[in-house]
Amino acid sequence: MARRITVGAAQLGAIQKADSRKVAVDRMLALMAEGQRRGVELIVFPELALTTFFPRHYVENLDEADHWYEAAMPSNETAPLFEAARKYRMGFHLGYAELAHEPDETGVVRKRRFNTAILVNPDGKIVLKYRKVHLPGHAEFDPARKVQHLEKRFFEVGNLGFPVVRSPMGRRDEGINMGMMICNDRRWPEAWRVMGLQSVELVMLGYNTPSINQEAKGWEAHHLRVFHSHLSIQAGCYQNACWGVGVAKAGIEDGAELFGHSIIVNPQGEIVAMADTWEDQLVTHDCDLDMCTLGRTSIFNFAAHRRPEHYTRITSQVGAVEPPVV
Ligand code: ING
Repeated sequence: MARRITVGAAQLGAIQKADSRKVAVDRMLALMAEGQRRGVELIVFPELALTTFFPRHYVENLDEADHWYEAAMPSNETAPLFEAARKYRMGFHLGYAELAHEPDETGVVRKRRFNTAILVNPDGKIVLKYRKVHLPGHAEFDPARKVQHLEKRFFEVGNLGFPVVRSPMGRRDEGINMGMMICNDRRWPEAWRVMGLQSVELVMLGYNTPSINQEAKGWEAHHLRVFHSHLSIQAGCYQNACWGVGVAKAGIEDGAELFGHSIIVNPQGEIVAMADTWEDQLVTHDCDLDMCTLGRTSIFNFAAHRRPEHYTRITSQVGAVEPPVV
């Protein structure tokens, strides 16, 4: 009997700077209700799904930006999502900006800000949390940019690694091996492989990705933005024999355009479902988790084929070095 689960990629259209949390939560509740009608057992929402992509808006004093973050999860505004999970027996992934008061690496308890994702089970319990590791963009205002991308200002590097857990979901009482990453993480094969080495079967990721290159470092054909996003997720799934669900927040937010084209990808790297709008849209697929077995026991049988003794540069080196001239 195939181990199947029906997954929903719940793409969101634009959330404007002036929109309240309630606007976003109500739209997500509508997608959960649609998911219920279509047999969805696990629904995946985008990165920073509760607010506009606020790292495009520079602030001098970060304390002035606290209103963009969630100091509690669930909060009054987000509690309806957890109630809907219990009502529909539907797990959900949610990306949001997290405000935490916890010790840093020196042991000092302080206010900390992360670009965070959680996985909530059908009982409304948070079973996994992830904090974005690969923060793109910059920390200071960049006058050369058409649009700022200040993730290095608004967030700390995530400190939870890339955890994978096995947890019951939908019809899968025996559990599914699930992991998460966020947006830019998808471009880094290391993130995928760390979860592949934990036997991940389903990777969930949300993204808020500008549809045009904002760095004044050279021209990039616009169609390549979607191509690179799909390529990264397809490669990650194929090379780690897992399912991937990449979900956009899309549309034009206060004049800044983000692309949609959310996808569900199988362990062969094939796109099996794709959004065809840049608005709120639910795409679903009945995922056969046993599709992970072929890759995992043959071409990507890590125990049989990997040679970590030759990979030391990957963890010992940060930037590239110049090769010897011969
Ligand atoms: N956004 C973009 C992403 O990685 C980006 C930033 C776009 C980096 C295109 C490089 C190229 O999809 C976020 N939020 O990470």
